[in-house]
Amino acid sequence: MKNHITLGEYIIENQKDFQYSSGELSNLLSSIKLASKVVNHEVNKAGLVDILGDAGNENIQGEDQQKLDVYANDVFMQTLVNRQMVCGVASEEEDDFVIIGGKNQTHDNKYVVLMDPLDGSSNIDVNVSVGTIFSIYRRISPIGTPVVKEDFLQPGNMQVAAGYVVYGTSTMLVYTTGHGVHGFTLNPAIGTFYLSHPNMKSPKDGKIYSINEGYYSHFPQGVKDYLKYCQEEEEGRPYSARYIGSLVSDFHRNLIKGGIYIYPTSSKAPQGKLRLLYECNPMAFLAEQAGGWASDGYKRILEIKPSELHQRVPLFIGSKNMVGKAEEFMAQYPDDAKY
Ligand code: AHM
Ligand code: MG
Repeated sequence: MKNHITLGEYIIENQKDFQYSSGELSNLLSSIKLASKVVNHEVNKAGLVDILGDAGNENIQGEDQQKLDVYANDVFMQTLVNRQMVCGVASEEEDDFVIIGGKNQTHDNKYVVLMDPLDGSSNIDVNVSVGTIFSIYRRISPIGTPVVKEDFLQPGNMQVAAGYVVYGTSTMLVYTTGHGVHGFTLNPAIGTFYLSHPNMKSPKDGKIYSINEGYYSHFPQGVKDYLKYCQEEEEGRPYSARYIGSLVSDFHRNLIKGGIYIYPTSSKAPQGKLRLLYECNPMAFLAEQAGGWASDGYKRILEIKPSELHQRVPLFIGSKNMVGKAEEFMAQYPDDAKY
């Protein structure tokens, strides 16, 4: 019988690959695994909210059904805080970073986590895939002191691990610790993630482009020119347009099939929409580890020095040659590199 490797086993087995291995990162990844199962359970019954809500009316406390993105944030926060896995967390759902001190305020943990607990949450109501994105750094402030903003404002090339969970037709957890990208699929019957996609590789070329083309008239000229290129009848083009409106799901599909995802600047969103620290950087780390590429149209995402926790940047990510081609078009308009 084939030997199925679980995520838990995989994390432990590969702990030795990690330079500063003390088990702390493994425990942290296990906590993320646990929280993602809890969120998965809730996301899967999102369609039942009205039905369960009716039953909930009998609750004399009259508690409102929590929005799922707030719920996901609470689950990840509580899991990380209660298990005392990290010294700090930043989240799309929190205005500022959260300092975690442990019971006796020792601040002894080494890692900070940045996350988007439920990305693409506008898709929830219509039964379309959403995801969780996470990014992990070693703190740069001294162990034993409270974390500071600089621990979170590190460039993406300092990440020690990153990943996402896609709550899709199957639920998958995909992560990297800088040794390739590995995907695990949840068997919902027993609540266990199994290694299903070892060493995922981004095809160098692809035939899919993913962008919200509804904003076409607001896009910079380089993006407009590239889109026209995608649509030309030449050399394997036109490409197919696929846009779910959920970064995790669009990225995941393009990672497997080959493609490019773009969220550019626009006259409506002068810095783009996506957040550098907990959307673009973790995806960029994964993309590069899979042999793909991620840029803001001009420069490598992972080398951007962050200035703000919730900073936005434009994102061009996916198959290496496709992102390279898009960058060629952008290079024609160097002024748009400033945003
Ligand atoms: P969110 O973090 O508020 O969910 O926003 C991020 C999402 C991405 O998942 C998705 O790709 C993008 O926003 C869609 O934005 P738009 O509706 O402007 O195309
Ligand atoms: Mg998001």
